[in-house]
Amino acid sequence: MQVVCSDAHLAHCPTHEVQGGRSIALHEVPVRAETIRHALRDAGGFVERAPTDHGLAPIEAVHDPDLVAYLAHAWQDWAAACADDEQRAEAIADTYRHAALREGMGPAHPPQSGLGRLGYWCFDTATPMVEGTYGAARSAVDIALTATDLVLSGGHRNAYALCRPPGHHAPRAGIGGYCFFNNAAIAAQHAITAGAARVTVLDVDYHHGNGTQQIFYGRGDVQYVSLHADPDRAYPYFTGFADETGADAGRGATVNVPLPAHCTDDRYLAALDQALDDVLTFDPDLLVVSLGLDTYHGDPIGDFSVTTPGLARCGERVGGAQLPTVVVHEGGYDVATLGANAVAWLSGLLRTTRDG
Ligand code: Q9C
Ligand code: ZN
Repeated sequence: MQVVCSDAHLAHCPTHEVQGGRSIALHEVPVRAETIRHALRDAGGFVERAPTDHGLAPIEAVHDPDLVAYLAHAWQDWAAACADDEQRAEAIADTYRHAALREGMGPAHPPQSGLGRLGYWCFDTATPMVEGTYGAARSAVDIALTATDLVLSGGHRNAYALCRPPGHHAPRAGIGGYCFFNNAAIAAQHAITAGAARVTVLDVDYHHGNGTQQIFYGRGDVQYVSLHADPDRAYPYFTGFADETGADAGRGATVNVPLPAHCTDDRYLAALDQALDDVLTFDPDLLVVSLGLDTYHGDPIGDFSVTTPGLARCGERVGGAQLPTVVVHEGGYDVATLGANAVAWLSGLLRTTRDG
């Protein structure tokens, strides 16, 4: 199996986030991708490839160009607004553009300070930036696009994009949830631009992919299907309810399956089978999987009870759909098991894929 990865992610290395009001060590760390890379090397049968530069056009086909322009200089912008080196260490906003703030008053003046701009574009306290963040985020997009090219025109039945930072929480005009550019959404749109009639994004991260859902909510050509922790108890809290099913031309093309705490292998697989029925009915030319390994029972920020053999069975079910498939990495924070779990899921996919 082709694995697209690079060292560029190493430059995105903030150290803390604010979770439930407490400053804690950041979960989204460079060793996540490194440990997966090493496990795939040890497992054998996985071939590493470097990404190629796809420029800004595929990003701007999905994201607001003003967001892209902001991110390109967000670090310099922040550093200039900082009082001292301690604050300058990493960028986290203190005031967010909450909808209630200007209700009934029309849009605000564009923010002029580094802190104001950060609160304008970011929606949470889990998405710190450092100097190397933009380059790493650009590289993650190129990884997803290169993997997509391998499947669309490179003669490969599937490919794995080892993306970091992840992407599925980033909407068209915002960042959050450790995500800057929406790698999976950009890959899906890239396939449409290249001529695919229909693409499905199947999101199996523990969290709802609010960004991907938002980007394609009104679209009938890109289906979004997600299994995730019920937003009544879990991040991102405001999206991912079962009655969110798409709008306008996208009516029925969004499928949300909220799941309970302690969700077991059997419960999860039953939901996945049902979701795959919806995917096969949609009949996509390409399947993009947003793969999060934070469904694993040992994950420090999830509450599901999915096991390593369970993850292998998930990969088998997805491979059983027999669709050209690009697997784009999202979450998963139990560093000790990430490698084994990635190998399990991807090996499951390969086992059931014909001529993979
Ligand atoms: N108390 C991904 O898995 N913090 N992002 C949650 C819960 C943010 C997860 C706080 C979690 C973001 C790609
Ligand atoms: Zn997640």
